[in-house]
Amino acid sequence: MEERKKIFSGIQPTNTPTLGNYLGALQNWVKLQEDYDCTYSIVDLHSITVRQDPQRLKKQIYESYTLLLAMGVDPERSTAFVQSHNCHHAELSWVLSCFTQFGELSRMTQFKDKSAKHPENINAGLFTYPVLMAADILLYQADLVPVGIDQKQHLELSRDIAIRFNNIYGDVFVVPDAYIPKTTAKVASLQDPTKKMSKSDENPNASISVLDDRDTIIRKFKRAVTDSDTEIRYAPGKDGINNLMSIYSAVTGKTYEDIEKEFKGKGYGEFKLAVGEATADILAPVQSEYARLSADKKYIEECMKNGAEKAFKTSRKTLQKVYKKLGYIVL
Ligand code: ATP
Ligand code: LTN
Repeated sequence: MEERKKIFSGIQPTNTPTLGNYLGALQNWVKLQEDYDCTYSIVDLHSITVRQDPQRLKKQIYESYTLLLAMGVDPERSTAFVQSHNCHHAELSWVLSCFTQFGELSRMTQFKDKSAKHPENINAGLFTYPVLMAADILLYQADLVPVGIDQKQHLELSRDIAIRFNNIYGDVFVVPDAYIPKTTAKVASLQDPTKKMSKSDENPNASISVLDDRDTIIRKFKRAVTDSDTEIRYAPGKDGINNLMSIYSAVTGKTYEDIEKEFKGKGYGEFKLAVGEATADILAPVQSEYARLSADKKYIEECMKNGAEKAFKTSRKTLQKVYKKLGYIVL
C-alpha cells in the first residue's frame, strides 16, 4: 500500500477552544483524517510561556483533549496525544535552537505581540517558542500542517530550520507546508472585527467558545459589532459584517452570493440571529459528544496513553536520525 502523506498540528490548552480555532484549524484536522496519516497534539509545553494556574491547566488539558475526540478526531486512526507525555519534543527543540538565529526569532510577530501584552514576563520560552513548534512538526516528518493564518510566520520558520539542517546533514527532515483554509483563516473578534478571535481574550463577548450554550451563542452574535451600513453584503472595509458572513458561510456551506440573496432587504438583527442559530446547530453534536466522553475519564486517559506511545515510537526514529547525524553515540 502506498504510504499516506503526514499531517501534524497542535493546539494550546490555554482556554476552551473558540469558533475561530474550530473553523480555522480543528475542523480541518477532522476532515484530513480521510486522506492523511494524522498526528494531533495538545501542546501543553507551549502554554506555560504565559503563567498558568496548575489546577486550571490540568482541567484545560483534559478538556481540550476530550474536545478533540468529541469533534471527531479518531484516536485509533490518528495519533492524538498530550505534548508533555513525549519527551522528544523538548529534546529536539534544544537541538533546533542551535540552528535558529536570534534575529529570526526577534522578527516573530507573535513574540512582539505577547511581550507587549505581558511586559512583566518576557521569558526566554516566549522567545524560543517557535523552535519548539518546529520540533513538534519535524519530529513527525509532517508534509502538511493545518493552522489558521496567524501561524503562517511560525511555519515558515519551521521550513527554514528544516532546510538549513538538511543542507548541512543531508535529507533528515521533510519540509512542511501550511494548510490554511480560504475563508476562515482568521475569524475575527465579535467585539473588534479588526482583531482575531482569541481564546485568551478577556472580553467574553468577543469570542464564541465551542462549549457555549445556544442562548449564549445567539446573545453574543446579537451583540457583535458591525458597521453603520445596513446591507448584508461582502465588501471591503465592512469588517464586522464580512466576518459574520464568512462564519455563516462556513457553518452552512452557503456562498456569499446565496447569503446576499437570502438576506436582501432584511436587517442586521435578522442576519445575526441566523448566524447564531446556524453556529449553535453545528456545535450541538460536538457538545453532546463532549458531555458523553467527559464522563469517562478512564477512557480518556487510556486514549492519552496510547496516543503518547504511538507518538513516542514515531518521533524516536527522527530523533535518533538527528543524533546520529550530529555525531552523538546512539546505542
Ligand atoms: P491564545 O489566545 O491562547 O493565543 P489561540 O486562540 O490563538 O490561543 P492557539 O492554541 O494558539 O489558539 O491556536 C490553535 C489553532 O487555531 C492554530 O492553528 C491557530 O492558527 C488557529 N486559530 C486561532 N485563532 C484563530 C482565528 N481567530 N481564526 C482562525 N484560526 C485561528
Ligand atoms: N503555535 C501554535 C500551536 C502549535 C502548533 C504546533 C501548531 C504548537 N505546535 C505545531 C501547528 C503545529 C499556536 O500558537 N497556535
